[in-house]
Amino acid sequence: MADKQFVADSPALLDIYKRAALLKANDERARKVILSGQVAMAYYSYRGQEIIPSVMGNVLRDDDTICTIYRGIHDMLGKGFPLKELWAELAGRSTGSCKGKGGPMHLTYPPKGIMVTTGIVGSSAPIANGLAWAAQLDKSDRVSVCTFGDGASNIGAVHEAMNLASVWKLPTIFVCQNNLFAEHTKFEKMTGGQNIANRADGYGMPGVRVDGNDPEAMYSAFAEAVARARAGEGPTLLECMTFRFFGHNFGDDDSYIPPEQKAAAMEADPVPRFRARLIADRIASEDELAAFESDVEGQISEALEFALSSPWPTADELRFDVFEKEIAA
Ligand SMILES: Cc1ncc(C[n+]2csc(CCOP(=O)(O)OP(=O)(O)O)c2C)c(N)n1
Repeated sequence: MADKQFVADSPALLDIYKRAALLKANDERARKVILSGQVAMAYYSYRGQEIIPSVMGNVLRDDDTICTIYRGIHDMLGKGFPLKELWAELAGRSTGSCKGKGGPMHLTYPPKGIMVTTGIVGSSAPIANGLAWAAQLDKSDRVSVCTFGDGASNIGAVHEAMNLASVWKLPTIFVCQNNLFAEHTKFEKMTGGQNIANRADGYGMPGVRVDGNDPEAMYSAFAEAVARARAGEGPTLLECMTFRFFGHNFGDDDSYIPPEQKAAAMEADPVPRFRARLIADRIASEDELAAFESDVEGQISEALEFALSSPWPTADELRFDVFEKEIAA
């Protein structure tokens, strides 16, 4: 793949921006909705990390699978999770993608390849290998992505998964979203070598550290990893450098983030920066982007109304979707 260039063209950049604008708007709405008391849920803001999943969503096909984590609504929306089923699930209603039984920590939407959300740090990696192995057995060229944080990169399961993926040449793409914090612990206080991408060397697979807030750099690195996996050349580890603007979970006192580091990251907010660049390069006009953003706000409002006017699951539902054979009443 080394001789092939992976460059995002203008339509790809515009598509990536639109996904990022949706993710930003949805995160802003989610925080408002929780504060207003309309929906009570565990919520892990991904604000600041929008570019990585927007690129993934642009490059991946619907049948490619993704296993993500509690901080994963950006990954899911980036890959096309429909807003109504998402919001209904977040609100615990029967019209949600998991009939209100998964909630924010266990969202799935298989029609778009969104297979697992897990709260067990590091567990997205071995599960993604299972889906990659299934693709290999099916003789399909679909790929399997797992996302995880910098903290998870120190979990044994991630290392076992990288080793097995390399040995079996599985089409797994390990996407570490390095936002420099794991709960309240700084990256430099918990990571030997201060570099996650380098660890790929030990497993005989390519490892790339990339600016995950730079849409073009992110596109090149991710598209190349996908092309390798589709061609049967095996896994890649991407360490995508980014930053989360807020605390670990909604309500967390984020005073452990140095204020100057947070201010600098917000000043360099990747979404408005990308927007300005698209306009300067005449890839899109201000009017076109403003119309899109207003439409997105409307779609989120509609999804929220749909969710809040939907019924709760009945107690009877407890018996379903658990065992292969439903339990009789
Ligand atoms: C196996 C396991 N250990 C510990 C925890 C508690 N825990 C929840 S989130 C988290 C931090 C993970 O940080 P990181 O992997 O960097 O992801 P981020 O939240 O920054 O996106 C920890 C330690 C857990 N859920 N699972």
